[in-house]
Amino acid sequence: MKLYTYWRSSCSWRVRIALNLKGLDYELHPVHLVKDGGEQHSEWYREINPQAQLPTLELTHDDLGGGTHLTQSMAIMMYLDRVHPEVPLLPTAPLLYAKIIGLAEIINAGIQPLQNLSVLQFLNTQDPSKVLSMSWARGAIQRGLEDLESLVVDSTTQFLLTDTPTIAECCLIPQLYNARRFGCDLSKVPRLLEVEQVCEGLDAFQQAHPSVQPDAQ
Ligand SMILES: N[C@@H](CCC(=O)N[C@@H](CS)C(=O)NCC(=O)O)C(=O)O
Repeated sequence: MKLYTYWRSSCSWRVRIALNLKGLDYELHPVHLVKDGGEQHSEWYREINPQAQLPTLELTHDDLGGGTHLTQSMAIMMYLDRVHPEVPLLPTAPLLYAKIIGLAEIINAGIQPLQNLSVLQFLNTQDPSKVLSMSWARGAIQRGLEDLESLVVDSTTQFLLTDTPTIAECCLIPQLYNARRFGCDLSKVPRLLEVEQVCEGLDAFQQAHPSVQPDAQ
């Protein structure tokens, strides 16, 4: 498998964690999101991902899909969970399954799209000082993380709602990194920080961190 990725792309980072947790071999193909206007907009990349976003997972002939390109980090993680179920990233109990997807979607649908690079680049055309884009992103992340905290604050499990990591933690850890980049007040989300500490102790999370990626700057 080949993962088109950028060291600091939170959605690529989610998939790196999922691949590592499952112990799967993959090759990284870095795509620079910023240099020369962004390599994601190049013709060759749009051919494999018309949305011009990361990540894309290329399935080689060793995998069930053979030569297919998968996009959307949630879809990729759910695909991996179906074809490599030995280390599950989603619970089987229907209620818990829905709750975990709900947590992940708070980040995937409710936070990340509001602070994505293209949104911030647009805001920077309106206010080149970047004050507007920074406060917009900070507000969106802060609100979303506090909503997430309220759903797990009473949970006593090791991870958000489970005792093994799920796609919710795959989404959470990169989003907390972005929260710090944008200056959010994380004292309001102590339960999320507790779970982050547990994740940080795991090799799968450490190996997925932006700072150890080959294209890290
Ligand atoms: N829902 C998509 C979002 C993908 C996305 O927004 N990726 C960002 C990086 S985390 C990106 O490629 N941004 C490039 C841009 O905005 O030009 C997913 O989860 O894969």
